[in-house]
Amino acid sequence: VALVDDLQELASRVSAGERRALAKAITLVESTRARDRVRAATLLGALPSGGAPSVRVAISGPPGVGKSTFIEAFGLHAIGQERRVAVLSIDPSSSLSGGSILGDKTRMYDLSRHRDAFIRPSPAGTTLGGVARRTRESMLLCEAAGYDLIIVETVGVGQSETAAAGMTDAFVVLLLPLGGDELQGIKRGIMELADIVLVNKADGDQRPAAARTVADYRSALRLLRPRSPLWTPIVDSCSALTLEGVSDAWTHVLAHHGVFVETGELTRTRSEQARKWLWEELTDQVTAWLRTDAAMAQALAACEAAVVRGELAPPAAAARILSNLSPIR
Ligand SMILES: Nc1nc2c(ncn2[C@@H]2O[C@H](COP(=O)(O)OP(=O)(O)O)[C@@H](O)[C@H]2O)c(=O)[nH]1
Ligand SMILES: [Mg+2]
Repeated sequence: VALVDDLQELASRVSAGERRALAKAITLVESTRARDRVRAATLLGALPSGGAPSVRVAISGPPGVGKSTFIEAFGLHAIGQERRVAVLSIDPSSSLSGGSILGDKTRMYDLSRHRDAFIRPSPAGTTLGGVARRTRESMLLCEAAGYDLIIVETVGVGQSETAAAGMTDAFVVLLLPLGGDELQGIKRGIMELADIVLVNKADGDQRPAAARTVADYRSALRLLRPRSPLWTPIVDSCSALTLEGVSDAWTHVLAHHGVFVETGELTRTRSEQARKWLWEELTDQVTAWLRTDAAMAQALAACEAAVVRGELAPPAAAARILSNLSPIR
């Protein structure tokens, strides 16, 4: 009971917008210890729901395109429009490489110090699923704390994009100006996710290339089926350095949000995301339970060994293990 009271209080302090409580709550949801997972679920269950929906955007693009610099400019601009901004990231490689946290802190210098901003680097983790799940939970905590623009930064590699798209409403892709007729090493899959494409670094002598690139992507996107029938992807240029085009980028994001709210698409998208999330959670939690449950350990070890020796086919082994679960079925 004391434990639950404790979490109740943490939930109220988060909802009151206390930064330290928010940081502490995020540390709890980032923990992989079994006991903390249970506490985190209780905490998330204790958060109030309702209120105007936040704006949730994913920002993606290849390393070096200027994501962190752009988020600094974009976030500060949104704060100027009375928003409170939380920046989260999905980068499963960050725990291995030490990540770009140091670089990001300097590139988001003013934003990271602003009282209306909250920046949290990617949690450490070995699986993308684990990292994404904790980012999603952190997002709910930030919203409860009154942050109404959530930016999920993701490194420009395959699956972390899909994970970021699965927890946001709008997907923004940053790209570089192209030289000549070179083809950008950007995958079709990412373009298919894009709601807003921004050609960054449209400054100095890169301006003409940026304008050509915008035209190229506009015609390329016309050949793709848009992600939603209600929204035609926008292609524009910007410079995170000179700030040109940054306020237009904010206008595009707000336009997307407006269409989604008015048509009910926002609610539909989020409901569908919640359904998928439930099934991911169930899969993860059942697997975790199978791996740690003492009563199952013997049957599991025996079946696993038989599979490894080639004596039992994996589907037969799985069926045998699951037959031990009948009491809860
Ligand atoms: N010229 C120019 N340089 C930029 C712009 N945005 C970012 N940069 C530079 O590009 C480099 C990479 O930026 P960073 O934000 O770390 O990229 P990220 O890896 O995508 O997060 C840095 O040296 C930035 O100063 C821009 O709009 N114009
Ligand atoms: Mg970065």
